[in-house]
Amino acid sequence: MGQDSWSDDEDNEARAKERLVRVGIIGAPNAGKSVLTNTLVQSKVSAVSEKTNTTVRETLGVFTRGHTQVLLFDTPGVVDAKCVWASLPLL
Ligand SMILES: Nc1nc2c(ncn2[C@@H]2O[C@H](COP(=O)(O)OP(=O)(O)OP(=O)(O)O)[C@@H](O)[C@H]2O)c(=O)[nH]1
Ligand SMILES: [Mg+2]
Repeated sequence: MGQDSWSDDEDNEARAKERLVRVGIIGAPNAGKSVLTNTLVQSKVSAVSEKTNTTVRETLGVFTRGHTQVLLFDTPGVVDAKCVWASLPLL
C-alpha cells in the first residue's frame, strides 16, 4: 500500500507540472502568421504564400517545451466581414 501511495504522489506531482497552453495567431493578412506557426512547430503545418488570404481555416500546430504543450492555432487573421460574406455559397 505504501508503494502505491508513493506512486500516486509521483503521478500527481508530474501532472501538476504539466501545462497545456492554447495560442491563437492573429494579425493582418500576409503578416507572416503561417511562417511564425511553422517556425515554432518546426514543421510545415500551414501553407505559406506571398498571396493574401492563403490561410482560410484555422490550422493546428503542436509543440512541446519542457512540461508545457502548446496548441498553436494559425488563423486567417483579421478578415474584412464583406470578404467572408462574399465567399459563402449562395443558399
Ligand atoms: N522578408 C520576410 N518575409 C516574410 C517574413 N514572414 C513572412 N514573410 C513572407 O510574407 C508572405 C506571407 O507569409 P504568410 O506566413 O503566408 O502570411 P500569413 O499572415 O499567414 O498570410 P494569410 O494566411 O494570407 O493571412 C510570404 O511570402 C512569406 O515568405 C519575414 O519575417 N520576413
Ligand atoms: Mg496564413
